[in-house]
Amino acid sequence: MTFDLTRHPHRRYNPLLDEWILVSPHRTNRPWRGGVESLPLERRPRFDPDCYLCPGNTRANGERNPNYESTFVFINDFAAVLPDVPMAQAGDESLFRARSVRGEARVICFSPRHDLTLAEMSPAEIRLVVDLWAAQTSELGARFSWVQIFENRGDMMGASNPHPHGQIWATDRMGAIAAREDKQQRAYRESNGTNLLRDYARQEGQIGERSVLENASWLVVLPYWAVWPFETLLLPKSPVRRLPDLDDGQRNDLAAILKALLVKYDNLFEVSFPYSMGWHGAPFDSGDNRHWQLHGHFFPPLLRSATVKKFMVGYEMLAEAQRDITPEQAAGRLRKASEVHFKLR
Ligand code: H2U
Ligand code: ZN
Repeated sequence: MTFDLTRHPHRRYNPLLDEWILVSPHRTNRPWRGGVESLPLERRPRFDPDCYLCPGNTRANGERNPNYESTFVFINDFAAVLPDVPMAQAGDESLFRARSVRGEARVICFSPRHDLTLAEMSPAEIRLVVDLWAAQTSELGARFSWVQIFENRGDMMGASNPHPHGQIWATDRMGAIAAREDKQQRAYRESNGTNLLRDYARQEGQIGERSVLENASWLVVLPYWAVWPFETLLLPKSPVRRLPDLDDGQRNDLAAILKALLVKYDNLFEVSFPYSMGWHGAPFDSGDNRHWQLHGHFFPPLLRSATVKKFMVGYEMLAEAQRDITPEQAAGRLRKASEVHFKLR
């Protein structure tokens, strides 16, 4: 019997996180009698008087949002991290270690329109979000070493409000996942003399079977080691350390490829596709960051329909992450999905 990645259970290595995942391609057709998530309500007004993110409305802390016309940023009224925390650490040699964290949490509104999502915004409007992500990264990077931009989209991902928005948490230390990516990219550069994600993008571009979209500056792939069924990685084609380093052309190309990817996602199950996404770029420390390459991660939970998601449970919690549909099959489905939004058809 010859080993076949499309039929036989196997493990794949994630070089960014130094971990393995289990792939069970033979299991895709098992019957489903489990939970069905309810479909999110799709009809929303352009302006919701009860939305704390809509222009002119009052937020929980009593502040009133301006009548913004494109994007809007404010400090999270229920911030998970705070700037004024005494510097301290305790129990360094023990089983009970703790250390203080300083940071700042912001909320960013992508549009004044309550009824839109990034997928339904124009590339020109998405470009303004790219510029905002870049400007916020520079501003917060001057004060904090790690700037984490992210978006939780949809009820399924715990978003508290459908108004198009994301968050930024900047901290004086890298999060554990970011730190692992830093370590792995550094080790790869030390042993190969080249950049891990640039080498990966070049090879995926040549192989093609996991590529989803490509333009002059960007490549979107479904990573070889993807855990979530339709997870994707956005990779610049030239060396870029951080979002603010993107030039005008790269920003326009990013807006265009984000639009195309998000429309494909929505078209997959004809639903406003839930996901968590975020950016990873070089930390703002004084070290040599040549091992870093900017990249975006999309982690969508849906597996087989608009209502059936992948659960990260038993084996995943106790041994390692597992997937059924192969990354190559999932990439093929995303490639085939239309770039015209289903709501416009
Ligand atoms: P999520 O939908 O991803 O949870 O983001 C919304 C954020 O908005 C959330 O972190 C904040 C919450 O703390 N928020 C405010 O800052 N002000 C408000 O009036 C309500 C919610
Ligand atoms: Zn709103």
